[in-house]
Amino acid sequence: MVEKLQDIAAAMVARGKGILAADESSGTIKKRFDTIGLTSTEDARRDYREMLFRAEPAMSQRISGVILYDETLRQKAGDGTPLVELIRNAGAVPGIKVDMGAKPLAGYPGETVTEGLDGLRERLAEYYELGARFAKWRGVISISNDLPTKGAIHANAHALARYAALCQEAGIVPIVEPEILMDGTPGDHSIDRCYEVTDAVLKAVFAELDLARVALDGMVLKPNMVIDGKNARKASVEEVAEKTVKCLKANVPSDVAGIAFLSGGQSDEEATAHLSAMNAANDLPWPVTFSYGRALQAAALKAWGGRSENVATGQRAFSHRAEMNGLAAIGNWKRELETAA
Ligand code: 5MM
Repeated sequence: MVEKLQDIAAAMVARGKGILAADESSGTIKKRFDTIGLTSTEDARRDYREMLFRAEPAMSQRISGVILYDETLRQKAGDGTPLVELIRNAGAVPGIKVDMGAKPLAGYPGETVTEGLDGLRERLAEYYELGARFAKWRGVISISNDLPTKGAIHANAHALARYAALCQEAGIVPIVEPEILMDGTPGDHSIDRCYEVTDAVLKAVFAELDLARVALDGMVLKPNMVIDGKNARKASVEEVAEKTVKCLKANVPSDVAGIAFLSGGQSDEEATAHLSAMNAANDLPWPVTFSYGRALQAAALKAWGGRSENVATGQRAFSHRAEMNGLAAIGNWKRELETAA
């Protein structure tokens, strides 16, 4: 049976649930493992992801979908069960990162364009066979006084739209991720500068999605929050929530199936607090939830530490963050819940 894009998208942003971004490429997962002194072998990557995908109650209660890297989509757990199967058995949707990374944009020093469109139709057909029902593509936008340029915004928005149209043709829901870096260089931009750039990028992305005839009710937007740079952090939780919602309402049509934020280098608790404030204070035209990588995994990675005897501890840490973010997705998170746990 072919599932409808709209039904898959609705499941990805189901109430009180959100997406686990576990699609670190080989280079990124190595950096994460370096922080716990673990060598990044194929087995270590499998063990780590298996630990997360078997974590309960996180997976069945709070995780709607998991974004995987190509290697993980093909891997089997220690007992031979495909990792995709573990995700499906928990009632979550398996997804796949299909971009090939951000590469220097010719003629635009300091800016990138995300590559991976060549051969994408064929890769999507294979990923569908392997069980993926949604995909992800991340465009990376640098921010400073002078950047981004119109050229870089246009190149990334155009690629995102072509990717999204190819996904929908293949029966796969696209996650459209235009990330304005919070933790890039110099990282000293104000929240108002972030607003200005996020506004311009979202306008360009939705114009390109429209031209590419992408069905908005069959896609999920994964944006950054409107927030000051990592070296200039001073905006309150309320200000981040208010400016983010204002920017999204000004640019994201209500037909879009849902919004699932990236965490972008915020601390675990900040990412949760911002999400909760948005859901608590505002009447939003779309479901608004999380698609966090670092903010969902950091505590679990540290607690696990690469040791089999710590699997249960790692899973508890992951379940806690998933629970906190699940509550934030319905505006019900309170700081006391962190300390109580
Ligand atoms: C999990 O990290 C994702 C993949 O990064 P690379 O392609 O650079 O290895 C990344 O795209 C992630 O899905 C999003 O940035 C959200 O993760 P954060 O940590 O920002 O919540």
